[in-house]
Amino acid sequence: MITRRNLLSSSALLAGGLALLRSKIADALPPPAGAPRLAGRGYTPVVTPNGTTLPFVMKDGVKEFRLSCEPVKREFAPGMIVDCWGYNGQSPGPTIEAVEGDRVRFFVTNNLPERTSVHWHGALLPNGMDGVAGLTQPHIDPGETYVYEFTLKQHGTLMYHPHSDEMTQIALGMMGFFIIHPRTPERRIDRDFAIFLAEWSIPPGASRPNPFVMLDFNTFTFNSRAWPGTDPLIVKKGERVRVRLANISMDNHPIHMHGHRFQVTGTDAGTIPETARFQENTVDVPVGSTRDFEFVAENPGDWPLHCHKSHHTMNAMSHDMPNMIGVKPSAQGSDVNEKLARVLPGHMEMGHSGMGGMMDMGRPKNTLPMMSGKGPFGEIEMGGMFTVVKVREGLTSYEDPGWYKHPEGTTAKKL
Ligand SMILES: [Cu+2]
Repeated sequence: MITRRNLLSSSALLAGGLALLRSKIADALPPPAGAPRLAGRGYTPVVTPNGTTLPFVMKDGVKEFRLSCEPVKREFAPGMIVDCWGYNGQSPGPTIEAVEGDRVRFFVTNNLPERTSVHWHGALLPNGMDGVAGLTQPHIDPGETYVYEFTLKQHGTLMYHPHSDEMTQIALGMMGFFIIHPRTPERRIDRDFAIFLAEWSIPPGASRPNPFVMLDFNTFTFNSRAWPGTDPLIVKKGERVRVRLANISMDNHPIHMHGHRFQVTGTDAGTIPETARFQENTVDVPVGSTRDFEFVAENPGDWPLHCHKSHHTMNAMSHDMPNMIGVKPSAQGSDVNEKLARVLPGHMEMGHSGMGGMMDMGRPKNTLPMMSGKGPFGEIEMGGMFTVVKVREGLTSYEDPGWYKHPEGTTAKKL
């Protein structure tokens, strides 16, 4: 008869256990120099909504990536194409994924009209690989290719961006995720999303962001897309979801998630200890940092994920408007129009009872309506940093399943 004791002492199992222990130790350490690394092993690939992941090739045990710094045209939403600068035809640049312990090599070619560099934000690396033009390396002139190479000594949601005329280059869209997976993950993640936050000043009718603007931005994006141009995040009920947020804009962005509670689990310095985590609905992403949050998608529905600064969920946001809320309109016999014309020539009389319903009042070409997007119940009066997390039961793919079909008796309704 096989007892628990003699099962445990069986030599075959003991050998298996030792092999497992050895592999766990091996997982925790960087692989030996020259050992082959397997792509995608041990982690769930990150999904960058409206974006892509940068491919690599293995060369003598080193992961080789190629980045081209270049002007790119980016459609922020249907009807608006922006002249950005970015990487490999994209803004944000393609997401870089690697694993703690990897040796990585980046070939960076400058196809911009001005010099640049690439800084690996948050990386623990030799000083000369830090990418600060003038301080740790020469600027990369147009037409030149520089090589960066280092070993990844950490894990976390890092970023890459220029450290050469960054005021201009970041304002035009040069930013990207540099995600380093742990060699031994804390737990399995089913869906892992990455969203880069950015803000832009693009005068109505223009296509070129203005890098001289410091505070008064009018366009706000997730992965350089503005609602209704942002892809939804499709999730199966019960899945463990991670959302990684990055921000090198000029403002912090408090990102709020509906219908679930989450825990902030990481920053650009890596994993937050479990004992330091607590339940939250909103995570403020400070300038120059990243935040990861995780939740179990237990609540089916269409749940907004958005910046909670209400001007950041608007498009073509104008701030030079007379406040007309509560003012009797000229259509009802007031002389407000004549009085306003004296101080604000060319003004538009609008908004006496709020701004809702004024989604699209006519606008210059290449300009998005302030708030737009059609939902199953009417206009969704949002723009900018807004998307929808679609949690569903019984999904067989991550294709957009359409709008949520609410069970009978579970929607608010007119009395
Ligand atoms: Cu914001």
